[in-house]
Amino acid sequence: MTVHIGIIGAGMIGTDHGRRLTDAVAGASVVAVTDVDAERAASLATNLDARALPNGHDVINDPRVDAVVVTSWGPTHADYVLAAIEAGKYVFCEKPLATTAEDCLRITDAEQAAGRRLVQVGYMRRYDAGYRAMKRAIDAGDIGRPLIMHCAHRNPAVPESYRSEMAAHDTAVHEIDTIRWLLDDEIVGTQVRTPRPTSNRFEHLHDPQIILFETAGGVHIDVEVFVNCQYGYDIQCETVGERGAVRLPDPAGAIVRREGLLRTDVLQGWKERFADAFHAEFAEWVHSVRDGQLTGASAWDGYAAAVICETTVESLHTGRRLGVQLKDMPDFYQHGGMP
Ligand code: NAD
Ligand code: ISE
Repeated sequence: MTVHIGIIGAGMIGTDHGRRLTDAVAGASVVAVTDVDAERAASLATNLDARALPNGHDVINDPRVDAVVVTSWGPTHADYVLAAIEAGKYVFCEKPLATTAEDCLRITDAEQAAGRRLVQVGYMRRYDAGYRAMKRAIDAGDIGRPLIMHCAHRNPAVPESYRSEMAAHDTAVHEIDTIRWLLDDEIVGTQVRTPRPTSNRFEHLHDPQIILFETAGGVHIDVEVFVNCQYGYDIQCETVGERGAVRLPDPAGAIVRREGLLRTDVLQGWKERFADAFHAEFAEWVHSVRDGQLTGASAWDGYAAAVICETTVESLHTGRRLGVQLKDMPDFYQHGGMP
């Protein structure tokens, strides 16, 4: 059975996902596309041999659409995800699930009322080969009990519109999801430290930032967010346990020996770094939609990430270490949201 997909948001990642769903994922077909920029929608629709529809609700309610991919701007996500649940359709929502924890809760409530999991949030690192190998090593007990994690999320540069608060909401949100998933543990404390800023930043920006997280199980994590590091897109992660340590590999690239130097390229963006992970994420999502049993990050994971981000931003503003106050996870999410 082919899963017929409608895409809401034909920008950078919507275009990318549309291409991969068309060219690289078996059993999927993009049949409808929309964007508030009608030209963008028309151009992507033509490219994918799909139809351009006037707005997101037309896509969700189109009887030819089995499942929806939301890749519009963050503040528009909650309404589309709620409408998809209302229509009883599976919905893959790029991060963030919603821009407030309150809206995330409206989504988890609606999904529980619908009685089955319909929502998946686009945390693609769960599909990255290196992170998956790290999770296998941790779960197998190879390094003993995890104690500490060191993470770095570096981007070459960001536009002037990037604000200091986005270090949590837009950037470290990936680490937040990965930490919770890798350790199968909850983040309960957060504190932001702001070192001397790089002179390569815009005046309004705290860059870099160091975010210190603590989990319920007592693991401490430092996350460096450095979005104007200049040299490339660099994602690092090491988990240190009682008996050993496990570290993400660098992406494979040819190593050139020349003039007394060993040289290799550093990737420049998330598209290249996580291309394989995005492919695996969509292959599995399409499969799970067909099976009726979603396996990726849930709406609850989206809610937890939103609360942790909001608390982290409060710490950025106050400089204090703050406890993260999450609601208790409903049984629905403990048991995978199956009826
Ligand atoms: P973008 O600005 O390139 O594209 C967003 C598109 O949504 C634009 O074309 C815009 O016109 C359209 N849009 C805005 N409001 C809309 C609405 N109400 N209905 C329909 N279309 C609307 O942004 P982007 O970089 O593609 O990011 C989109 C989303 O994907 C964001 O939530 C972002 O955080 C997320 N993202 C995730 C990753 C990742 O690594 N997983 C990477 C980049 C972006
Ligand atoms: C972007 O929005 C993403 O989600 C990327 O994965 C991340 O690495 C980048 O820092 C964000 O701006």
